[in-house]
Amino acid sequence: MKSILSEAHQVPFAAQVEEIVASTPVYDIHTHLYEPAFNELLLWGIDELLVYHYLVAESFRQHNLPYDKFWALSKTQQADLIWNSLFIEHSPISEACRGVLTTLHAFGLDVKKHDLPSIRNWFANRKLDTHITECMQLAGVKTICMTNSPFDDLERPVWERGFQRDERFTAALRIDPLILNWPEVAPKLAQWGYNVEANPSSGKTFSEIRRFLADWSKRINAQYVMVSLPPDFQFPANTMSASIIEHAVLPHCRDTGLPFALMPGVKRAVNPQLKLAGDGVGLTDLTMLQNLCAQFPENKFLATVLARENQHELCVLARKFRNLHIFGCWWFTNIPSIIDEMTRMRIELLGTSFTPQHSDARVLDQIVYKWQHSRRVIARVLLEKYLELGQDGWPVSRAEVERDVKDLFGGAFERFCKS
Ligand code: RAT
Ligand code: ZN
Repeated sequence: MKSILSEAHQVPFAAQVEEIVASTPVYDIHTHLYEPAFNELLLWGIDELLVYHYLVAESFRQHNLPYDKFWALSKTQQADLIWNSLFIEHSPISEACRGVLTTLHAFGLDVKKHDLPSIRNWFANRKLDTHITECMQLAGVKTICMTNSPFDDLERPVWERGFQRDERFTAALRIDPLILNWPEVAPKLAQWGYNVEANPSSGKTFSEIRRFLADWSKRINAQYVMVSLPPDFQFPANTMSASIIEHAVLPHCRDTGLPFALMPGVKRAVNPQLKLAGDGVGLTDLTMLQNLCAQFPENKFLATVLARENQHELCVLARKFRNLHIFGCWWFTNIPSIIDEMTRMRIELLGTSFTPQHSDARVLDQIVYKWQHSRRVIARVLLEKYLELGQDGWPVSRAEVERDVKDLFGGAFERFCKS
């Protein structure tokens, strides 16, 4: 491909794009991290990095320990086993393995020594607050959005007691059980003082669910309401799930202006023996998302989809509905080859009106590698697109690159949420 930009021009421009993408602060809009008031719910450190469920799943492919024996080990023993089977006995070239090394390397640790005890020692001397600051600096993350579930028995009491919020963290109201498991949730809501029926015979139950959502959105200052869904989820449908969405969640979101985030495509517990690591992926019929966007133009929808094969259709849907904002390369798609493909496709179909990535970090330290790896891919794709514009006689200025990257790293998302 012949460029109208001279070699001399291209090199500094490429360096500029890389530098801007590497240094623009990002709003990490979906994580499983917690602010410090949640104490031990905020995971960090080497053992947590090693027992990350992505690595647990990979480790079972390399060691022969039976499931129950693995789960009976202490966290340190599990971490030792994972370190040996995935890092020492084989090269750690999977994305989740490489991520641990990127993170340790960024902290200045000598990973080449393969010395787990001295790495543990380094972490043992860290103070949490400096560690949070340093992880956020290394990742270039300005704000972390948590995933907050009123149905989590460890998390709920912290919110109920109340605490001084940490301004680096925002909250998102996660409601999977409410939408997917009404028979189990109804007695809980009743116990918490909401006048709901197991088999709703009037609108009363839905208005009480709305009251529950309003109370929790206010309590946690939710930025959006969120659910993950199985691939076969349908809307509209003659199901309690669809009724709760239509008669409680969407009216609540309209009242408050909050987006409703959908994450379809996860098959929970494909292998229950792997516990948290046992979920799989399936192709979603995105007609349900199309129906939601079309039937509820006053609602705002955020979406990320798990199956690679759904990504093109999702982009096309976003072109059709301005009340849909797509985000992130979720979970099994958060690997460099697919991030590259998805980011390219999204830019080609949507320009900069989407959010290319979220970290989904469960361990604080992971934001370092998740963002460093993604930034590299995003920079490469953007540079290629800008060079093509240059060839068409539309050279892009530094200020324009900065504007675009700000949009991609949270600006477009925040505008969508406020719209
Ligand atoms: O990516 C993950 O860590 C998954 O376990 C899920 O938490 C997923 O991201 C989700 O939000 O359901
Ligand atoms: Zn997640």
